[in-house]
Amino acid sequence: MRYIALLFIVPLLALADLPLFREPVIIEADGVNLDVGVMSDPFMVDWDVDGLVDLLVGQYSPGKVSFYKNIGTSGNPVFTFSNYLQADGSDIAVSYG
Ligand SMILES: [Ca+2]
Repeated sequence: MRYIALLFIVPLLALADLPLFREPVIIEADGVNLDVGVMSDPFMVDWDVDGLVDLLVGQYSPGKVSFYKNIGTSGNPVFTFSNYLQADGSDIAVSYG
């Protein structure tokens, strides 16, 4: 059995006593819905310091961290898979447990 784990973003509309959110939006990368696998851990950060927030996703299997570069704008991000994060020339892999 294969599970599909689409990644959603829920934009914050306003922050008051209770935060107000817009409808969830499925995140796409390279023009298709982003399937990050089960138990993934997304994190938004400007990884390459170009002024645009990118998407990092730690994945349960194979335990790597995917870097999706934002090639859009800050108001309309467009993500493309760039690479797995590396250390000393090798993909960083962190197994569970
Ligand atoms: Ca960036």
